[in-house]
Amino acid sequence: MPRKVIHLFLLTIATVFSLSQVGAAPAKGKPNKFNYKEASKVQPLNQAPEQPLSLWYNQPATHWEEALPIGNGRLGAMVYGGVSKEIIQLNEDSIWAGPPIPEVKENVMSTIDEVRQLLFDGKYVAAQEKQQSVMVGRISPRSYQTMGELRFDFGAIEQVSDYRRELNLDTAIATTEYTMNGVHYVREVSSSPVDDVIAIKIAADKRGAISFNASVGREGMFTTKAKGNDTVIATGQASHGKKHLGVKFATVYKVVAQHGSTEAKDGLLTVKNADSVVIYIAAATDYNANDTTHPFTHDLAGKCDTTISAAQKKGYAKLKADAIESHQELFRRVDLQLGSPSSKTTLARLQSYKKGEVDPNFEALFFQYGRYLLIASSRAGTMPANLQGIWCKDLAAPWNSDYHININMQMNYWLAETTNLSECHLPFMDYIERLVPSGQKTAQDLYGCRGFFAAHASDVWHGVVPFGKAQYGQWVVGGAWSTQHFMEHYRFTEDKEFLKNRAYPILKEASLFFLDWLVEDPKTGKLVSGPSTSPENKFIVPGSKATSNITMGPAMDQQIIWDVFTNTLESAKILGVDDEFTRNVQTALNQLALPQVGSDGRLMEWTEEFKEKDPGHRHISHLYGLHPGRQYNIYNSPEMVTAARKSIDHRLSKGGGHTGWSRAWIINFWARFMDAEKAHENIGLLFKKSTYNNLFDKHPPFQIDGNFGAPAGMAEMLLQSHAGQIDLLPALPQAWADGSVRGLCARGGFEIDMAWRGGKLIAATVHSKQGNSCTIGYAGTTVELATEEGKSYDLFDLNSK
Ligand code: FUC
Repeated sequence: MPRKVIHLFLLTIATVFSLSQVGAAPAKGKPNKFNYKEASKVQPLNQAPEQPLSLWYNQPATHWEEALPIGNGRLGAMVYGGVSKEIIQLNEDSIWAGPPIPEVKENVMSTIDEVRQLLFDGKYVAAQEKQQSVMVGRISPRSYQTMGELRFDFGAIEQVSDYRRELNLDTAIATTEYTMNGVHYVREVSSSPVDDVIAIKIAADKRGAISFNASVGREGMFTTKAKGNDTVIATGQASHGKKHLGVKFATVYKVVAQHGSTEAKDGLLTVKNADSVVIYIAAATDYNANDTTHPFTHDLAGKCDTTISAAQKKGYAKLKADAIESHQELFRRVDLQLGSPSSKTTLARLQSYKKGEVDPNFEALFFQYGRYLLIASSRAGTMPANLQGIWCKDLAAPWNSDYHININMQMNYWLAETTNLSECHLPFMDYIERLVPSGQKTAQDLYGCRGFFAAHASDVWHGVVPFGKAQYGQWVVGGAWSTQHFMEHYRFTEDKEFLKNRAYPILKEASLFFLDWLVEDPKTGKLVSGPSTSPENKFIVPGSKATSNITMGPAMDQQIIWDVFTNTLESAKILGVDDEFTRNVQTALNQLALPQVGSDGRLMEWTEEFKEKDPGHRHISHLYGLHPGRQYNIYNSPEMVTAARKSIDHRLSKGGGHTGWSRAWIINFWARFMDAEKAHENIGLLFKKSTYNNLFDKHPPFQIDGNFGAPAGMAEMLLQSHAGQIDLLPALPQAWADGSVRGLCARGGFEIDMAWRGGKLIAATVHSKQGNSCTIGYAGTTVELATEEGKSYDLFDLNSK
């Protein structure tokens, strides 16, 4: 193997092993039931759908990562668009395998003191060994799971013509259509946020032309039974080989056929010679998010029946219209126009893009796909989007498809406020609040600290104990990082009630923890966090070949704590709180160690200039203060921004950005550096290296964070507001020379519309939602704008001011 290839190979191996991933590869020799081979000959329509915001294809999906996702926040499905057969893989957002939950080991605090001393003495290996000895094990698999599949068999079909499958992002409907023997068939699949069902409509333009068998299946603890001649009831419980008994669920599938006949038997629904068919799918579980130890006891199948009866009574046409209206209320808030629409299929566009074709319109489609996916996986009242949103075909998913809060889950929500989906942000914050009680208890039991904390990952059972390997597990700022979202939600909405009742209380809890957790570094007298890691990077211990992860005061911890303290003080000020607690926070903030710049000009990841074991590491944690934090920006700390830039140059020169989410983060960094071309180059690399055919983000395997992180970066390229002013088009690349955007949001309660030609702004309108004043910057000039609530301000002549 050439050296470069060997290096990449080793890097890949190292990545795979260091990630402690639980793979979900099918057993050897067993065909992968999520691959699909179309038996009929398919002649495509090869015509783009009318709605340019669509993903569309000339062939059915051949594997899961080509299927098309739909969802109402809670119920999701992946639609293959097969002809002779069809697979619709289904999810519900609370189906998780269950306890045990990692528990606290006793006497950890004395060990922590010992480990701190070892670290201050530079005995990194001994410190890591000691720390590892008090870590509890990772429980895996104990995964988020699929709800099952509905598999259609339409019989032997030799050939079809005019085939097309598409996902219309504007209506949230996946449609498959084709013509067979002169009959045109149209199949629509959608998930209604209004009626809480998945609806599958099959129509034909000739009477009596629809016949099929549809079977309901799933592995694991699962049974099906028929009810009447049109319904299958499936019940199950998430588990792993009958261990980790978790959430119980019921799914009801009801077929409603116009004319023809229906039959239900075991797990099979049969329809013969119908004119049209609708299948309603409802699901219920016993998961009780607010008290996970007391699952609901209601009749799950009965609940589904009630839901389906209501949906059926409403009728498909109205159900569809209501679902579209609800979706569009969110989706249509932002419009982004770049380049020109294409007549090519999504697959052909992706392939051409990979070969170097410039296609900004495709980038805009990807941006809107990110917004679509957030609406589909995270709506007010649902569970938050996990590592796969809600789309998961496995029983033992990669990383359990859990809630990783050492970047992934936060990244899922980076686009929520800026791209006008503030309501979709709420499930994340609801979830983080549900971690607080266990975070408080664990802080006391484990460390004798007040307040709340959470480590690098959790799940629906709300455990926060640091678990697994110290290299990723010994990290106590996951909850703290998440509190940033509360403050940002306030900054965008200016909702004072939210600030008072939700943001300030959780920031206070996070601050309390750090007031007790931080210790003085004997060398500097500054307050440092630790033992902790810089997720999930490793350094070479000075004077040896050994590696270690844990130190005192890694840059990311210190920057997150800076963020928590400053957010706490800012919100206290707005709320008029000035007490002993806020004074203590201010004192600790004054004494907090902050990251330094190393002798090579890079922003330091640790307090010493360690040599990195993996200099191209995917986490770029020490740049938190630049993004998603707001500690360093080009106006207030150009020297830190320069150092951060050197750090990222170094990372990239050593192979950085090799996972989808890492690349997505990099786009955001370049946007904050206001380096348009670099930001755009990394969008390109994301498409080239880390995007599946259905435009799902590729870690690999599929992980949804990049689908959200990259559009968030694109929004940052067009509009920024974290640095005390609103910057218009701060990082507009040449490829986006002409375009327009409507509805992006800025902190302070503003919505902005812009148009530009030849790289220059030609129109800008500011809609003021709260009547605040703001400073608007464009191309080196600024204007002050005093506004009135509800009024819009046209800034088209900004350039001349
Ligand atoms: C973080 C990352 C991994 C992966 C996992 C789910 O720990 O380091 O790459 O994304 O989360």
